[in-house]
Amino acid sequence: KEIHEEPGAVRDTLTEMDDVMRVVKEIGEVERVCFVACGTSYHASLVGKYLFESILGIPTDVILASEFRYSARALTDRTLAVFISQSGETADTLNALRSANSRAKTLAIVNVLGSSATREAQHVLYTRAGPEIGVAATKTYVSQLTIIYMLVAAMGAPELIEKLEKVPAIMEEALGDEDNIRALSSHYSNVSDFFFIGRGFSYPTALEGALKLKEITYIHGEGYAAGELKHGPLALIDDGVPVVAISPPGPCHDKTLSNVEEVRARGARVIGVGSTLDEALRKEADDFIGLSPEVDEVLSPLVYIVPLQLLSYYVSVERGLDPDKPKNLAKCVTV
Ligand code: F1P
Repeated sequence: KEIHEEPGAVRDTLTEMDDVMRVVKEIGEVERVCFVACGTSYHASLVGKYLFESILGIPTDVILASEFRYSARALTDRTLAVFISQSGETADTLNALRSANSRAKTLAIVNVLGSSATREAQHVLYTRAGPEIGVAATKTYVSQLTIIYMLVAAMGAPELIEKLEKVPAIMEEALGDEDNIRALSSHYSNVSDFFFIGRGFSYPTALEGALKLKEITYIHGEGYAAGELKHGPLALIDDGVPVVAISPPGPCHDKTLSNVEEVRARGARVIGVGSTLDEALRKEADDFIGLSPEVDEVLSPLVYIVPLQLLSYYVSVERGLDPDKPKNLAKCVTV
C-alpha cells in the first residue's frame, strides 16, 4: 500500500516549494554541506551529495549519524548540516544534531510533525509522505529525495522543478509493471545472496535496494558501486547468483553495461533495470525491468527504487514473511 502511495507522496511534497524557498533564504550563504542520517535516510543523503556537488558545485559530506561523534569534520557557521530522519526521533541522529547546533547552521528534514528533531534544529523542512506504518521506509524515502531535489532547485537549479513535476506520473507507470515484478520475484525466493550494482546516482539506489531486501526478506543483499566489483567482490559472483544492475540512460550507462558483461561471464543471473528502450541491457539480462526513457541518471533515484521495493516485497511474500513487520527492526530506533 505504501509503495503505491509514492506518487501521491511526491506530489504532496512538491507543494512545499514556497516553504523550501523561505528556508533557503533564512539559511543564507553556504560553503559546505554535511548530511547526517541513519539507514534509508542515509541513502537519501548520499543522493544529496551527488546533487549538491554535481549541480551546485558545493562540497558535500555524508556521515552516518552513529559515526558523527568520531568524525573530526570541521563545521563552521557557513556549513549547512542537514539531518534527515523519517521519525525525527532516531537517537543517533538527534545526538549528532545536538552536537552540531552550536557549530553550524542546522536543518532537519523530517516526516513526523512536532518530533524532537523539528524542535531542536534551527531550520525544518517537512516531507509530506503521511504516516508510514510499514517498518521499512518506502514512501518516506522518495519524499526525502523530493525535498532534497527541491532544496537544490531553490539553491540555484530551478530547472529541476519542471522535471520533478513529471515524476509522480512516471512512478505510476512504473507501478503498472507490478505483474512482471511479481512474476520474476518467484525465481529469487530461495537464493541466499543478492547483489545490487550501480554507478553515480545509481550507487545509492543499489545500497537502498540491498537494504530493503535485507530488512524484509532476510536475504543477504550487498549494494556495490559497479566499478568496485573488480576490487574484490567479483570473487563472490558464481553460477546463478542474482545481480540487479541499475542502469538508467546517461554517462554511466556503458560502463555499467560492461560490468554486467563481467558478472554474466561468471554465471550471474542478471536482473537489468533500465529504460524500456535499452535493448543492450535487455539482451544481457535474464530478467528485465523497463522504466520510462524520460528518466535520466539525475532523476533516476526517485523512480528506479520503486521496482526494487516491489521486488523485495514480493520476494518477502513468496518466503511467507510479513513485509510490514520485519524481525529485529523497530520503526524508530531511540537508543
Ligand atoms: C532510520 C531507520 C529507517 C529504517 C527503520 C529504522 O529512521 O534506519 O531508515 O527503515 O525504520 O530506522 P529515521 O531516522 O529515518 O526515522
